[in-house]
Amino acid sequence: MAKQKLESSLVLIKPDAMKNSLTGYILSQFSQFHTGLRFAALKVVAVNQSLAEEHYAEHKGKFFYPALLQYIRGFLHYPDTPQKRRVIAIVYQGINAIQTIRDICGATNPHEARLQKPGCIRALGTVIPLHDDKGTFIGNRSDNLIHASANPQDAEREIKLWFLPTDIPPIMRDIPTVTSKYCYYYKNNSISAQYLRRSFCFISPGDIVWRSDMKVINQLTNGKKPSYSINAVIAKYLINREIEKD
Ligand code: 3AN
Repeated sequence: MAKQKLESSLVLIKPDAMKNSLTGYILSQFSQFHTGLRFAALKVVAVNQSLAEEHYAEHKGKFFYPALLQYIRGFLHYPDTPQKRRVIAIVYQGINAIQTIRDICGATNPHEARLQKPGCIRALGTVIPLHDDKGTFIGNRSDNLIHASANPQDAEREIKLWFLPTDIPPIMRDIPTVTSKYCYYYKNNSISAQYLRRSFCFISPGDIVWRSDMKVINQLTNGKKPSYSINAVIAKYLINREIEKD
């Protein structure tokens, strides 16, 4: 019998799912009744460029990367209606949450999903050909409706990227946090412990912060090499805050 592990997983209901009115269907597929999983957090997010880049950092340089960013940001499915460009980000929690969700999603490529597991969510997705500037076919884009964390390491990274600790009820929080003693400010891709003109305070004394983010903040403010990018720390504080200029 598979080992029983209490896990959390990030699910994104992507713009093509929203456009095709599949949100209710997807939520019912993952419902506690069917899966035993519980919501730990949920929010509607207009995905900014830095969040998209950070979420898909592992695919940087691949032929489908630019299209992938456009896709998750909603530009491909809502070219003329910016107010509709959003995703629903959800943290699910439960026994074997990661594999349970991946099984319901199916394969990354919707064609393979249809062949391997008719009835899975991604079987309803589409595959779109991509061309370079000269019109030459360079490969396919997979519009596969949904993102789901692939393993526990990715799940932790992704949950910390999309959510603040206080988006998750304390009793459901399974990633370490610390309470900040100080104020931290952000401006132009840099973090400072001092107020600078036009910076904004993103952490106040008493705020609960992911412990690994605080480590990165301390490294950056002490001139040390950070364990991960400033983007990964700041993106969640910019969610639904930035005025998009696109
Ligand atoms: P999954 O979403 O199944 O975990 P990842 O994380 O490898 O797959 O890929 C993230 C996204 O990048 C996919 N959902 C898909 O939209 C796109 N993608 C991944 N691999 C390819 C590929 N070989 N060709 C086109 N798009 C891809």
